[in-house]
Amino acid sequence: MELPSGLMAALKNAEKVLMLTGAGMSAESGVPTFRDAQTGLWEKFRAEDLATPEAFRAHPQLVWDWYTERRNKIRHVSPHAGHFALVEMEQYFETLLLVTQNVDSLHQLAGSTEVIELHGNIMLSICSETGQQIDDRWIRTEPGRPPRSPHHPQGLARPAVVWFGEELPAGSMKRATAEALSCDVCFSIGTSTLVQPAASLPFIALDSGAIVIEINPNPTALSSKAHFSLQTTAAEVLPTIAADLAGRK
Ligand code: BV8
Repeated sequence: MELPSGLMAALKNAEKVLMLTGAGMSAESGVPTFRDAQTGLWEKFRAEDLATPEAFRAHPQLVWDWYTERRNKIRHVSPHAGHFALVEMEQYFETLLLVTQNVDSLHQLAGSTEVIELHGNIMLSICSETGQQIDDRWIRTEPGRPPRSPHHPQGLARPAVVWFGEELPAGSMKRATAEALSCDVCFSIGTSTLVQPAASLPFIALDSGAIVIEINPNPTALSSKAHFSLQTTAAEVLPTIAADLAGRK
C-alpha cells in the first residue's frame, strides 16, 4: 500500500511516539476481536456480558470455562508481521511507548520492550478476594472450575484481566495519558475506540497537538478526526511503515 506522503514526513520528524493497540492488532494472529461474534458454547453470550465481576459472581464456572477456552486458543497463536514491525520501529524514535488493551501477551512475545497492559493479562490468575497472583502450578493441579484460591477461604481463582466496571491497573492510565499529552505522533491500531477510558487516549493526543494515525479497516469515531486514517490491516501496513523508516523502500 502507498503511504500518504505527509505521514512519513511526520514520522521522520517525530521523537516521541505512542502506539495504542486494540483487539484488531491480534486479529491477524487468529485471536477473535471483542466485536467478533462469539462462537460455539458462547454463541448466545456477548463478551461484554461475560467479562464482568457480576457474571463471575453469578456463574463462576461459565466465566472460568470461557477464559480457559480463550487461554487455550491464545497458547497456540503467534505474533504477526505487524507486531514485529512495532518492535523494529523502537530503534527509529527517541521513545516509543506501547499501550495495549489486549490481554494476550502477543506484543511481549514479539519482543516489544515496554508494554503497558491497560486491561491486564489473560494468562495470569489472581485471587477473587485479595487480588494476589496465583501461580500456574496451583491452577493446573487444584481441582475445581474455577479452582479455589490459596489466599483466602472464600476466594476463587480468576483471570488477571480488568473486567467491565473494574478500575484499570493503578498508574497505567496515568502513564498512558502523560504520553498522550506529550507525544509527537500517536498511532491508534485495531481498536473500535469504544471502551473507556482507553478510548480517550488518541483524542487526548489529538487535542495536545500530536499527529494521529489510525489503522483500522473499518471506520471508528476517531477516523474523521485523525490526521491519517489508513483503512487497512495492521499486518499489512505496519511492515510497510517500518521499511519506509529504515529507508528500505
Ligand atoms: C472503568 C479485559 C471505572 C477482559 C476488557 C465512559 C463512557 C462510557 C462507558 C464507560 C466510561 N467509563 C467506564 C465505562 C464503562 C466501560 C466501557 O467502556 N464500556 C463500553 C462497552 C461502553 N469501561 C469499563 O468498565 C472500564 N472500567 O472505567 O472503571 C471505575 C472507576 C473507578 C472505580 C471503579 C470503576 C474497564 C474496561 C476494560 C474492560 N476489559 N478486556 C477480557 O478481555 O475478557 S475490554 C475488551 O474490550 C478488550 O480489552 C478489548 O480490547 C476491548 C474492545 O475494544 P477493542 O480492543 O477496540 O476491540 P474491538 O473488538 O472492540 O474492536 C476491534 C477493532 O479492530 C475493530 O474496530 C475492527 O475494525 C478492527 N480490526 C479488525 N481486524 C483488524 C482491525 N484493525 C487492524 N487490523 C486488523 N487486522
